[in-house]
Amino acid sequence: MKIDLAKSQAAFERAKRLIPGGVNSPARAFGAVGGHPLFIDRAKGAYLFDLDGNRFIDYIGSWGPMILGHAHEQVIESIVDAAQRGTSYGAPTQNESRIAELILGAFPSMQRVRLVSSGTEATMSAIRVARGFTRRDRIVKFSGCYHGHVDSLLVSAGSAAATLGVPDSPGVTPGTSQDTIVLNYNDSQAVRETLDQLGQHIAAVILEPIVGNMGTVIPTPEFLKTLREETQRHGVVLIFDEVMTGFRVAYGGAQQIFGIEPDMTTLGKIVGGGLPLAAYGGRSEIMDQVMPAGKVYQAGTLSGNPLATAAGAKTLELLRDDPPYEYLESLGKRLGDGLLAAAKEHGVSAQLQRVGSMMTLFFNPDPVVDWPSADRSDRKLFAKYFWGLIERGVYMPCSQFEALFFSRAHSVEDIDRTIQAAVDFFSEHAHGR
Ligand code: KE4
Repeated sequence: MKIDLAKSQAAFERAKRLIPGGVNSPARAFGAVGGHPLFIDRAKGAYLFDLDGNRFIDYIGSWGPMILGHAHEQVIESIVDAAQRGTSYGAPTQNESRIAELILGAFPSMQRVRLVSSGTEATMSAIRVARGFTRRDRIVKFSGCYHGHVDSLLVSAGSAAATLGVPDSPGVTPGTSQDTIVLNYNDSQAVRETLDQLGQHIAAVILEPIVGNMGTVIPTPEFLKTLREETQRHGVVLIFDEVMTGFRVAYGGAQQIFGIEPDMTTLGKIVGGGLPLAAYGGRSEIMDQVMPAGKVYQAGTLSGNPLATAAGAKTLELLRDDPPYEYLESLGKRLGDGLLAAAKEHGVSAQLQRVGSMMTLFFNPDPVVDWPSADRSDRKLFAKYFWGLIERGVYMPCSQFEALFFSRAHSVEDIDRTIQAAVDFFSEHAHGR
């Protein structure tokens, strides 16, 4: 069954003459699944519509932000209202305080927050502040975790860096990466040993408290407990990168689920309601190091942009006042159970790893607990699965090393249609068709 993608193909040929690889972010390039990316014309609720008029049930959600569904009326209204008052002033506005109050209300571990324009800016700034606060140089990250394209964090990185085989990107100098220590996720012993040996030189440990960027990987309780205790003991700043999990797995993110308070948190994606807005924050003694309160420099022309803060504040208010998390959990369980059953019924080794409305179907005989185990997944089968579902009107993330997301706008019917598409694909695959 082939669907018409001719207009997307032509659009991609044009884009490739203008933009490196024809995309403005490699995660969209379909590098892991082959073929060419679909060019989107519009989106509404749970659905994407491409240039050729195909409708897809969307499980990308812009890689996380669209938890309320696409083109949510009240969010759009907020953006339009803001735009009619101008798009950027280069001066402070009340909406920045409005969204800062919402963020601090959702994350009690944060006493101060600074708004920026991307998750990368948030993690880059958090690392700099932690180094300024501790006067130490080294940082610890975990292989397979992705924290944006920050030089010091593009070391054994996940997401498209892992997908496209550049976990250690050219252009990142040895001088930069030498200060970055990389450990295996969920390896509590390595955390203890590293902090015992080098703790006095380490400014921060940064991690995804639920990983999305090697596919969905869940921390063991011992791992998070060890991280919190050992960083406390050695005066190391513990940074939870909740760019993906913040407001996604719970209104208060992974730290609300696990009851662990980091020293700093980074946020993005949902916090901007689909517009460029991200944030970093933490204890006031740390954040008061940030200029102009302190001496650590960080700035941004469009930080706290009026349109982005309007979209973000409205999104967070809707999530706060009418939380969708029970609904998302019930749909997530239905979808996860259905996808796993479809694979297993047709003899496919698979693991379904899920928290709420973020999950990954790994084509892997074993549970995925870190990058080495994720890396053993069957990439080829994933590519066939991806296209098998595209042809059946379902748009999954275009990499085994990403999480899928769905929204409050997704219905039980959407979920059941998705499961049926998977059953049909696995049945066709099992019969070698
Ligand atoms: P951005 O700079 O892309 O806004 O955020 C970087 C980032 C930081 N931390 C985490 C945990 C993240 O997941 C991300 C970005 N996520 C990827 C998708 N896995 C963004 C998709 C893309 O690069 O196009």
